Amino acid sequence: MSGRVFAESDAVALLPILEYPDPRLNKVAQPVTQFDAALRSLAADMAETMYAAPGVGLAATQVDRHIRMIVIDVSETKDQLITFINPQIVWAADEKALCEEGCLSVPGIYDEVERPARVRVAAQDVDGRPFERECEGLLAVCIQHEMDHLNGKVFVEYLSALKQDRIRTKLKKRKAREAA
Ligand code: K1U
Ligand code: ZN
Repeated sequence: MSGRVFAESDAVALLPILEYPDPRLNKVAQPVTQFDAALRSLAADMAETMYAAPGVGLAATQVDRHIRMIVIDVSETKDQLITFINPQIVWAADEKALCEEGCLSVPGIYDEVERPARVRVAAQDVDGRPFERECEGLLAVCIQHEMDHLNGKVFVEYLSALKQDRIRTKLKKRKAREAA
């Protein structure tokens, strides 16, 4: 469940990350049913892509794979990788927390989103073994943000229509500048 050790293969790959407002970010991901070498290889590639970005989380949706898998590492030391497969929130605190969020699919944009301050998540690991994890702080924010990705929702879609418009314009202008 944790530790940055890739026993399966040493040939990990960096995967391209979809950028908002790509409509593929709005697809709903399907449950994982096969826990095989291909799944472990994708999990390793996602972890490497997240660390390289750098980010603290990544959902399979963001790399155009529409299955319910998430990788997260919120540790300072970047050695506490957690892979959540078929995650479900089984309990959420009534208390809410307002936190500034970022997203590798919306580069350079940060804004506040309100979510339950603590959640309990049931999931499976890459071998299909079930586990539960109590999440608080950045881990709670991150798992809820990533589960939104699996449900086809990007964090900026919580913001006002005016803010979303401004973000789309900003990203379009930046892309045009980069292409010039
Ligand atoms: O979903 C993603 O694109 C990953 C996202 C996770 C996240 C971070 C903060 C709040 C909510 C969700 C990121 O990792 S954005 C990059 C980032 O915040 C970060 C990067 C390096 C170190 C610490 C944070
Ligand atoms: Zn994101």
